[in-house]
This record gives sequence, structure tokens and C-alpha cells, in this order.
Amino acid sequence: MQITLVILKPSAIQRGILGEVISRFEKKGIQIVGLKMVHLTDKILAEHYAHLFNKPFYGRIKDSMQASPVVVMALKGVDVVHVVRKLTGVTNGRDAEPGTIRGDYSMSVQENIVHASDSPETAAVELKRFFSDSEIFDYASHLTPYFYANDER
Ligand code: IDP
Ligand code: MG
Repeated sequence: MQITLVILKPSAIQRGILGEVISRFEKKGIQIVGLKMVHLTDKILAEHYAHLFNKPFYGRIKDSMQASPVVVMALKGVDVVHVVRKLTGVTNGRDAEPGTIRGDYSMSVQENIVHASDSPETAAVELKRFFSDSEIFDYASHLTPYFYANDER
């Protein structure tokens, strides 16, 4: 099984849809193995969005991500990096497919509710950025046989 990182951005917190968004992951059959609220520092954000650091809009992204605390989650499942990106939808909420989180909740490129790791390699780096080993929990999910066939796990 894989683990991926999701951040519920200030846009999710301020709009009061944390529960709805988390519920989508739960209903899909994805296991929550880490969850906490944090305030993103300048340093963490510069690392996390290093690929955007030199863009003219980086300052706006930074302000947006620091407008309130965020909720970071570690989510576990088979092929979960890919599955969570599909559930998230494309970056621009106006282009994101209905049924995806961004497609259903966002009208914006910037204020797009969630971050999700984009590859297994990125997920490994991003999980380490936000969680210590002891904050990621290995516990039995008793409904696993109802979410996966034996040969899928
Ligand atoms: P992703 O979140 O879909 O992986 P990235 O290109 O990695 O998209 O961008 C990270 C985040 O930076 C986006 O989710 C969005 O909040 C913000 N962002 C990306 N491009 C723009 C832009 O052109 N204007 C404003 N914000 C942007
Ligand atoms: Mg990205």
C-alpha cells in the first residue's frame, strides 16, 4: 500500500467544508493514517512550492496558504497517490471535472481547496516534510476485505 499527503487549504477551513472533503476520502475507502492542524511557515512553504517560488504570483500563494492554519493528512491505500489526484481534479477549479473536489467546490486556480502529492516520489518527500514517523499510524482497517479483493492489496 502507498501513503500520500493531502493538505486541506485555508479555503477549505474558512468555508467550513473540512468534514465534507475528508468524508469523500473516507467514503472512497482510503484510510486516514495521519491528521493534524498546522500553520505553514515561510520556510516550509518555500520548500513545498519550490517549483513556483520564482513565479510572480508566489507571494499571493504564500499569503493564501498562511491565511489560517491548514489540515495535513496522510492517506493510505492501493495506488493512493494516483487515486487522490483523480479525486482532487486539475489545478484550475473552473476546469476541474464535476465530481472532483476542485470541480465541485472551487472557482479558482489559487483557492482550490486541497493539495495532493503528484507522484509516489513526491509523496515520500512531502510526508517527511509534514509528519514525523510517530505521527503516521499503522492500524488495522477492519473493512479492508470489503474495499479490496485479496489479490489487490
Ligand atoms: P497542483 O496543486 O494541482 O499540483 P501546482 O502547479 O503544483 O498545482 O501549483 C500548486 C498550487 O499553487 C496550486 O494548487 C494553486 O493553489 C497555486 N497556483 C498554481 N498556479 C497558479 C497560478 O497561475 N496562479 C495562482 N495560483 C497558482
Ligand atoms: Mg503540485
